Amino acid sequence: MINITASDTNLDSIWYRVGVINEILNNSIGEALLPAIWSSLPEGSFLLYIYANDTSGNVNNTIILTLAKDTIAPQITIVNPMNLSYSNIAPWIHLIVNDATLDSIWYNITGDPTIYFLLNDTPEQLNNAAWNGLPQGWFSINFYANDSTGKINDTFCIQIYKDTINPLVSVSSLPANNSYIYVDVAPRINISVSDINNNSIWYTVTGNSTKQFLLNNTLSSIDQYIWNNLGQGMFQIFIFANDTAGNLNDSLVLTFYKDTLAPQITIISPLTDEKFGGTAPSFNLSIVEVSLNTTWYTIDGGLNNTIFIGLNGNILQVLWDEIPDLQEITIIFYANDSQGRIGNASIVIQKDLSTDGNPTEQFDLIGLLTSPVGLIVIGASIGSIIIFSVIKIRGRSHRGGGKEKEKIEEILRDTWWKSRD
Ligand SMILES: [Ca+2]
Ligand SMILES: [Ca+2]
Ligand SMILES: [Ca+2]
Repeated sequence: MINITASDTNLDSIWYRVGVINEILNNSIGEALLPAIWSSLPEGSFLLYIYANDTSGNVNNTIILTLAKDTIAPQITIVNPMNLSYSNIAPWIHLIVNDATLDSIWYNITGDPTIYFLLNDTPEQLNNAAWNGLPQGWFSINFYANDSTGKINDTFCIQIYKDTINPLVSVSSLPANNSYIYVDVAPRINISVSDINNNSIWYTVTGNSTKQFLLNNTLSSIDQYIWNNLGQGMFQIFIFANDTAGNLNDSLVLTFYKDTLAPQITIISPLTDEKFGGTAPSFNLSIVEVSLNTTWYTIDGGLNNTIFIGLNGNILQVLWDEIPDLQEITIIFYANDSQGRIGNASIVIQKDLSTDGNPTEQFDLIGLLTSPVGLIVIGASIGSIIIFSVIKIRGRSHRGGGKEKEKIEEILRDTWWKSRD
């Protein structure tokens, strides 16, 4: 409706123009915008030019009105959230609303009269108090937008599932958690997951982050490739279960010990063909074994087996002493595990007393001389030397009688026999 009042003593005409169309008006009498103009206008603003002139040709063109054609309710585009989606947090809401005379945008939750206003094209999370008040399960958000002409769009309603509860996970495995696996077969696990929106179940294994998916409540073997590549010893299986709302349960970790091999022994010392003198050699080993039981060695092909503890030690001196000089010796180290599997490693060394560089040690002369037998022999030897010297001196200085010679020979005999006793 257009109603223009113009005052002039010589008023001629009043008219308006939209685009290129001009329309004459009667002074102070309302008139609807020409239907031809109205229908040709797009939604949105347009300019209405007002004119009035007088008979002298003076034109007043100072009034220009900015008006808007608005025949439809606001158009709503929901960027977020997705209809029929699952959420474990207050969902983000993002609306884009188009309207020539947009007024307000708001939403509410079905069953709750509280309304929450939104800014156009500006994401924000669902009102936190509203979210917290919702039970688990489906709920509906109603979106609204109105314009300044009073038209309202109330046609959008989306449904979202609130799920803030982690999947429940339980396990049965073969063998039992924390046990040793002695047989070279990948262990089997059975994971049961309980969640109203259960999505996926998977596991990873120590040293391999590849996700391995599992069927719910189904006995499954650990991936054979992963199993084959696991070293001896402890490994862990990390269980994961999520739901469609994004809740993740990663609390379950299984621990096993792979023990499928005999002990693996590496001899660090002695070295191959290393020479040793009178002192028995020491040794240093590394042993890879999950369930080490006993360790022992032999240097005589198994006649004597000597148990040792730890990775270092000395060959028993008494055994070493029995080895002749310049002899090649094979030391064989053994280890067994709790399953009775025996591993061994051997090394050839040589006994060579000349490597000692100290002859007294070679023959242990001092030891011999200080032994009881040695002392008697020495005593007898010294006695003989003294007696023979006396005989020699006496015999030379004066020709002794036969009695004296007999006496000396008697002493000498006694000493000899004593030394043999
Ligand atoms: Ca509108
Ligand atoms: Ca859940
Ligand atoms: Ca083993």
